[in-house]
Amino acid sequence: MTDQTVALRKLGFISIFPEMLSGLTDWGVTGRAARDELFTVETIDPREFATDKHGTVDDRPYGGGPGMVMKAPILAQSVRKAKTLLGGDALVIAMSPQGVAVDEAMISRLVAHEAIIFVAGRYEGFDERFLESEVDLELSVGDMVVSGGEMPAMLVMDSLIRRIPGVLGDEMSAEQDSFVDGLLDCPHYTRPEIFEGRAVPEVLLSGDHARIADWRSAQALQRTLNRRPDLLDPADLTDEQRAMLARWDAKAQS
Ligand code: 9D3
Repeated sequence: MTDQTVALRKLGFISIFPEMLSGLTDWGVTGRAARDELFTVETIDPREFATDKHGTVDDRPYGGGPGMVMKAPILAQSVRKAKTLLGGDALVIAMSPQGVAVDEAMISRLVAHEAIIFVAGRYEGFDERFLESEVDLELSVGDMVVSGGEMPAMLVMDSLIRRIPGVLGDEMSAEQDSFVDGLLDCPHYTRPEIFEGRAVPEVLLSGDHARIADWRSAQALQRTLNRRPDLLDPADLTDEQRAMLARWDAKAQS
């Protein structure tokens, strides 16, 4: 996981609301990376390829039913324009509730591509023939309904941009590496020492760095067990961590 190859430098964003991307390019860590030109983004508005004066990009579904469908020719032309701007071998991802759910392992695979084009839909969805002819991968950000693909695309782009060398400081990069132990984070505390009658755990004030490290890793393991047992794979744990789990399990049985 350490030092994996990040080829990603170029992003494409196809959306009828291209201004939404400023949430990513103007703020925080991703904003600084954009200003430092650690990556570039090209936005394409499909309305550019509409054939009527209203800029229509959607139409009624064949077979009837509610909602509108985004038109294949207009989306295909948008992707072709994105490819002329980014390079013909760019990966094309359509954001969709029907896509595979993104996780950190998916992010690791995606950063190996030098250029990725994201297609964000509105309305009921994309004409299936566009997906078949132009799209390499459909991605979802999880099992909830949102109003369009823009925020899901920006969420994935944010996660990708963080992997580009130079985007995070050295300290945060090291921290991200340690996240890949696959556990939830330990609790964090800062001043004041007492807040509404709640004290900071004594161990964190002890100055005993070995004890603090042990406490933090035990907390991380315990929280993962309690909140996200689906993340726990005994094969990925150290002998000590497995022993801790066995001890808690024995205690829970008694
Ligand atoms: C009535 C059926 N709905 C499908 C679940 C309609 C519908 C809801 C939301 C159609 C499109 C959308 C817009 N959502 C996305 O474009 C989307 C999305 C999402 O809603 N949840 C999780 N991931 C994603 S990625 C794109």
